[in-house]
Amino acid sequence: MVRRNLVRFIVIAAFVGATVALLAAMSSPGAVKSANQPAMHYVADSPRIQEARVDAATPLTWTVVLPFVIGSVSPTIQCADAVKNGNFDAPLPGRPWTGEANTTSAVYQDPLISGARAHGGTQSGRVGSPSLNSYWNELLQTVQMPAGVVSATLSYWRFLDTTETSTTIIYDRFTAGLETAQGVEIATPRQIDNTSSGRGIWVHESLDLPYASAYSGQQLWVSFKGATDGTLPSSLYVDDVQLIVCARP
Ligand SMILES: [Ca+2]
Ligand SMILES: [Ca+2]
Repeated sequence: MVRRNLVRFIVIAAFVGATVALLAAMSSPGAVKSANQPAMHYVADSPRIQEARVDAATPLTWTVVLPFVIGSVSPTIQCADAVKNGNFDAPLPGRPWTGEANTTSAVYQDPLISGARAHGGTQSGRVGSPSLNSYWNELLQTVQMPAGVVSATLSYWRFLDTTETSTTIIYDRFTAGLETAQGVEIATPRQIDNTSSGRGIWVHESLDLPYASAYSGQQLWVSFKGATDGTLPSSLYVDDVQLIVCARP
């Protein structure tokens, strides 16, 4: 019985010793070495124990080889809508949308928000005019791009309302685009005119910003423009405007 207990004690002691050695190796990265202790190394491999003796005069050494996973955790990309009041349904004045037109020298706040049509809610934005000819106007909003931008996509619903009858000759035209705070176009604008398909219905469109990362931390303009000729006015209503910006925090 005493002999059996002694053997059991030796086995348990050996197991505990090996466990302590493994935990010590895992808690201190790199090699652990002393004159009388085995050298331990982390390598990308399965765990195993190697024994090495160069010659009879060299003390027996042990190398405990542990698995080591090399990698990094990428920050999660987060996406958010940078446009405020994109549904135009906030009570007037419809800030932060602003407008410009060739009928006034002032930048004004809400004349381009209309209750005549809506994709959702009760209001939408409107460029062009249901009554004015030789008219130019622009509906725009300044948006702040976050740091670490990965992509940016402008999306919106538009409703083309034109009294022009030609479907082959362009008389009244509209654009949806993205510009710098200095008014420089940074994406090829989506163009809509009196010849476009989808008259009198809500149509969803989108526009990707090329080289979006270059605009990290900058202010941009979301812009809708309208220009009509001398007769037969046209309007473009826009609603549910979003600029979905994805960025690494
Ligand atoms: Ca709306
Ligand atoms: Ca016209």
